[in-house]
Amino acid sequence: MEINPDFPLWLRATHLINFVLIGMLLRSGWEILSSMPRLWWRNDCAPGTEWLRFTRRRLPQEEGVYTSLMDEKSLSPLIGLPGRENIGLGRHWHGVSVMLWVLNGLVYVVLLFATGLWRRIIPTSWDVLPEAWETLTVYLGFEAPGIEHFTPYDSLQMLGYSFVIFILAPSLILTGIAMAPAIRSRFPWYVKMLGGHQGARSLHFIAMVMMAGFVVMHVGLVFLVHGDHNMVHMVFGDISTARAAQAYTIMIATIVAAVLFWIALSYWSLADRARAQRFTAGLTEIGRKLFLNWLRPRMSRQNAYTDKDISAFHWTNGLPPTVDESPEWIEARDTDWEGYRITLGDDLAGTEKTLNLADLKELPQVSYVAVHTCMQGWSATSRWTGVRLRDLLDLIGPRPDGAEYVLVDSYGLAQEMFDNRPREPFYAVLDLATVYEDDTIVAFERNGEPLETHLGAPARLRAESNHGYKMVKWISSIRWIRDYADYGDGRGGTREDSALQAFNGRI
Ligand SMILES: Nc1nc2c(c(=O)[nH]1)N[C@H]1C(S)=C(S)[C@@H](COP(=O)(O)O)O[C@H]1N2
Ligand SMILES: [Mo]
Repeated sequence: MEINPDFPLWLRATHLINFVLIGMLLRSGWEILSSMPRLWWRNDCAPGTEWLRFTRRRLPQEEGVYTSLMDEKSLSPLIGLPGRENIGLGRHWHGVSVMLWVLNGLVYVVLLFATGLWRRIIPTSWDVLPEAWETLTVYLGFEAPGIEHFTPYDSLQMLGYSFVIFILAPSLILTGIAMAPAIRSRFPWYVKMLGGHQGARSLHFIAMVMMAGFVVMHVGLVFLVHGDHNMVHMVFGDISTARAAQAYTIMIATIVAAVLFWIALSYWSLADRARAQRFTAGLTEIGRKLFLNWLRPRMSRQNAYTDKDISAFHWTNGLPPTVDESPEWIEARDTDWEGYRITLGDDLAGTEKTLNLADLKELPQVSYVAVHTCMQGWSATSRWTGVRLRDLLDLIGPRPDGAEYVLVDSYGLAQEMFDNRPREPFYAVLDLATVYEDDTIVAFERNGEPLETHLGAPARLRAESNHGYKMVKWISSIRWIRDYADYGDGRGGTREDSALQAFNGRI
């Protein structure tokens, strides 16, 4: 057996790992898309302005009657990872796969340059263009170019592979991270450059379609055009085609195994979703710690977004409490918030203090324009005015010894629970870093007006470094706690408990 130096083991291994991970990325990406099956270029996501949708549902034009959770579509576990309206797990799987994919990609690119093998895929002469065109015309005539052209890659392959590796893959990464609130609140100009959150999201989708199209074409052509050579190269790294039959068998078995693995991940996740959440969110937390946790938001100190960017429309997630759900809140609403009370507490000492809206407004106020993103995909830009959470907490003294988190409760209930048990009050827990950020505020005005009822009146949380699910509306209490494991299902929030989101909402 003569080993072809062009197909070393590291190349074949990273190639296979890449295939498995791209499958996981596509499937978990589709799960995320299915939770909000619409795409916009406009950053206010106004109903009826989407450029593409995968749902027949018509959106009501009125604000505050339809929640984004109502817009979810269910994917089969054969298609989505994991399927069946599990956006939380879909997001974690996307995170796990992308971390491994980037790592694998880095190993590949470093070795590509270290071994000099880059020369055969990165074109170094303009001749590649006419040659690629020639090959293309051969393919368009439904014929295959002769084997002598593939030494090992022809010009069309060079262009295609270079594009996918050095342009398409980085575009997916760059548009992907632009959707993280931690990135947006720290580098707003970067997201603006990509056309805002919806620009990044739509471009990410288009790049995904190109990647999926490439995978299908690439796998097809590998079989159709000089398959014997390709199989032996990929499987054995061998120069002769003597073992082609064996290589075909191994190749097909490997593809079948990869497909079964993709589907098995879905069923493994669905079999015990809490376990899947612990496993996957535990892994993605490593990435958040490394890349996101130390980015501090600076919406109140920059002017990348101004009042000109304010959205015409604002989506809603979570409808206001009804009279059965919270008679206190209804009564407060009907007295123009005279009767509204917010409790500040220290659960460690068991002490608390009650404030009204006027007390709140006496603290130093901050105001900034920021983009809200729901992890489902929609966004809206508003000017938020309120008081810093840390200033508010100071009213009950310094941070109590042993208090590591702040729990914020709502007068409103969760929309649904993870195991369909009766709905409980909506809550979210913030870690110390988020509590002390400049742009973590209790807001009582939006766009210079008192907060609208459906957007959390009279006071709601804003934590600009995080996705919307941390930003409790219709706040009832704010308390220091020791550990969130002692509250709810112990995951640190309603969306964490009911939709298995990560405690850390920075991406
Ligand atoms: N009380 C309460 N607060 C909540 C929710 C909710 O259902 N109930 N949904 C959260 C989610 S997932 C998002 S995206 C934002 C939506 O804020 P909006 O309705 O003001 O646009 O509120 C968050 N705060
Ligand atoms: Mo959300």
